Amino acid sequence: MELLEKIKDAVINGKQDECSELVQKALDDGVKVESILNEGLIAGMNVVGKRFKEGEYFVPEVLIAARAMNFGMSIIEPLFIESGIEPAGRVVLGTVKDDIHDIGKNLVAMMIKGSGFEVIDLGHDVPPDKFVEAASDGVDAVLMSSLLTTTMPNMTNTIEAIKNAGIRERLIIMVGGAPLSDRYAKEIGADGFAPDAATAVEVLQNLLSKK
Ligand code: B1M
Repeated sequence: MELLEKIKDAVINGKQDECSELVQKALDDGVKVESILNEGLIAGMNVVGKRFKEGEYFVPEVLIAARAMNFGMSIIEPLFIESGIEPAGRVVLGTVKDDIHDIGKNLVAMMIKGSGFEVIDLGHDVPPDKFVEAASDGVDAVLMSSLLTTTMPNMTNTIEAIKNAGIRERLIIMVGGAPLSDRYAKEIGADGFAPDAATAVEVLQNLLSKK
C-alpha cells in the first residue's frame, strides 16, 4: 500500500505511533509536506468526519483519530514555515463566558484543524473581550460554542463586542452547541450554524469561499 494511503488509514484507525512513524518515513523518503498533510492526515480526518456524521463513528473514535492526526501533525508542523504552506484559514474558537462544557468544542477544533485550518483555541468560559482580542490580525473566523440556554446570550454579547471593536465586517462568525439552532444563529446575527463537528467544517469552508 502506498505510504500516504497508510498514513490516512493510521488516522482513520486512531493508530498514533504508527501515524508518527509513517509520517517520518514519508519525510525521509522525500514525500512533500503538502502531500503528507493533504493526502494523508487531512484525507484521513475527512473520512473520520464522514463516519461521525453518518453515525458509524462515535465521540471516542473521533477523539482517538484526532489524537493520531495530531501526532503526525506535530512532526510536520515545524516544516510548514520552511515550505511556505499557508493554512486553509485561521480561526478563533471557544466556549462562551460562564460555560465550561468543552467536549463538543474540542471535537470541532480537531475536525477543523484536521481540515488544514490553524485553530486558536481559547478554551472555555471565554469572555467577549478575549474573543475580540484574539480575533484581531489575520483571523478569518470566530467560532463560539454554548451548551447552556443560560449562556447562549453570551454569544450575542460577543457579537456585540466584535461589532463595537469595528472588526465584524472582516470576520465570519459561526455558532454551535446542542441548544442552538440555525434560526437562533440568524436571530443573533451570526453567519453560520452547524449541528455537529463534521458539518462545522463544511459550513466554515462554504462561508469562507463566499467571503
Ligand atoms: Co452539563 N449540562 N452542566 N456538564 N452536560 C448539559 C449540557 C445538560 C443538557 C444536561 C441536562 O440537564 N440534561 C444541561 C444543560 C441544560 C440547558 O441549559 N439546556 C447541563 C447543565 C444544566 C449543567 C450544569 C448547570 C449542572 C449544574 O451544575 N447544575 C453545569 C454547568 C457548568 C457550567 O458550564 N457553568 C454543568 C456541568 C457539566 C460538567 C462539568 C459535569 C460536564 C462538562 C465537562 C466538559 O465539557 N469538560 C457536563 C456534561 C458532560 C454534560 C452533558 C452530559 C454532555 C455534554 C457533552 O459533552 N456532549 C450534557 C447532557 C447531554 O448532552 N447529554 C450536559 C457530547 C458533545 C460531543 O456534544 O457538546 O453537543 P456537544 O457538541 C456537539 C454539537 O453540539 C456540536 O458539535 C459537537 C460534536 O458533534 N457543537 C458545535 C458544539 N459546539 C459547536 C460549535 C460549532 C459547531 C458545532 O461552531 C462554532
